[in-house]
Amino acid sequence: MPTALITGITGQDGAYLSQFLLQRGYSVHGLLRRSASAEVIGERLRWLGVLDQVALHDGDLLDLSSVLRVVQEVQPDEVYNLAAQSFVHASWQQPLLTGSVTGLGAVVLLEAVRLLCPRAHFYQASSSEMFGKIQEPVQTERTPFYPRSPYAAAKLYAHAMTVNYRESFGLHASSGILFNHESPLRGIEFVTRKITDAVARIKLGLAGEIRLGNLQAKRDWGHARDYVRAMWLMCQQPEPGDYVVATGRTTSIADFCALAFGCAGLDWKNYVTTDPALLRPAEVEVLLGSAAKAKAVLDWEPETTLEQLAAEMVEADLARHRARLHAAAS
Ligand code: NDP
Ligand code: GDR
Repeated sequence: MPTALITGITGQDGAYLSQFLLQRGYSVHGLLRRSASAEVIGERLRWLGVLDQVALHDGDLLDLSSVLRVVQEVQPDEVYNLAAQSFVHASWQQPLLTGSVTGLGAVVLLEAVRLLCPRAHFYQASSSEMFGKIQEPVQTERTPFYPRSPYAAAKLYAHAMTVNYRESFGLHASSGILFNHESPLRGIEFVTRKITDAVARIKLGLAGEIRLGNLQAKRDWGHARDYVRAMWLMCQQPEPGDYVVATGRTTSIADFCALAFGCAGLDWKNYVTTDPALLRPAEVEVLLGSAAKAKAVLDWEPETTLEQLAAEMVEADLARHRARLHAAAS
């Protein structure tokens, strides 16, 4: 039975990756940082019904000693570094924390792997945000990077270090340059989930409007369930490498609003207002990826359309709010 260690196991991708690996017979271990809100720990893993099938180990990517201890204990065959301060907007308010966790944190884990299990296959969660102010209309593994936020700069450092550990020490270290991917388990602060949650609350009479920032920005959105499969495929290759993972379709925030409100039979223009306070100090205006290499080498393709993704997210948020209303009434 292969053994996987996942940092960021409590996040969106960590939960879907855990489910995916468990279905393939893996022993799944995760790094769990302490929280005073114990009742919400593992909420996403619980939602997918896998919380009791994973082994959680206390540790924090900011604490090298804890990471060394966990890697030593688990002796993983595959290591997935998904932990990060992942909210771009927050990275301007917390640039040092973002640099520490999202940037240096990857090196903490790379060092632990190099010292304790150098034969393990390593995956780094790199990001399309590294393309930032895009240098080519369609971004590939060869497109130059131009980070536009403390988050993107930290991810670029982690990405470069992953390549360096591969080339300097011969680690099987791969980097997935993943474009935005969403799901019912997406954090509520990210725009798609913020929208689908609002659609559900408006539909059920719990809210009357939603305030958003830049409606013109465009993103290449896929489903997290499809994207964790690409992470795993990278770790199965005889040689490590870097891969863009994307759908090849880009959509504006306004058009996603139209899609999501439409799922509930609502016209988004009646409910969406813009708030300058939600604009970013620097914006990534448009992202559009080509996953041609992932298709050619990994035989990876997305299976979920944006329409299916939006419908699944709206349905899940409607179900959540209906359950809350039901619980409050009984
Ligand atoms: P989430 O924000 O949902 O999850 C982040 C995870 O990191 C959580 O489990 C969080 O733990 C953990 N974490 C944060 N700080 C620390 C720390 N100091 N020590 C240990 N764990 C920590 O992110 P996603 O699942 O959406 O994304 C996974 C990874 O992929 C991230 O690195 C993200 O930057 C990257 N990425 C995501 C994309 C997307 O569209 N989703 C696209 C490209 C890259 P806790 O639950 O305790 O907060
Ligand atoms: P992003 O995702 O920054 O692309 O990073 P997010 O959903 O936060 O923003 C996408 C775009 O929507 C615009 N926007 C808003 N965003 C938020 N969060 N809230 C709003 O009210 C709002 N209004 C408009 C933003 O300006 C932006 O243009 C995500 C994260 O998962 C990263 O960790 C990951 O690396 C990248 O995707 C790829």
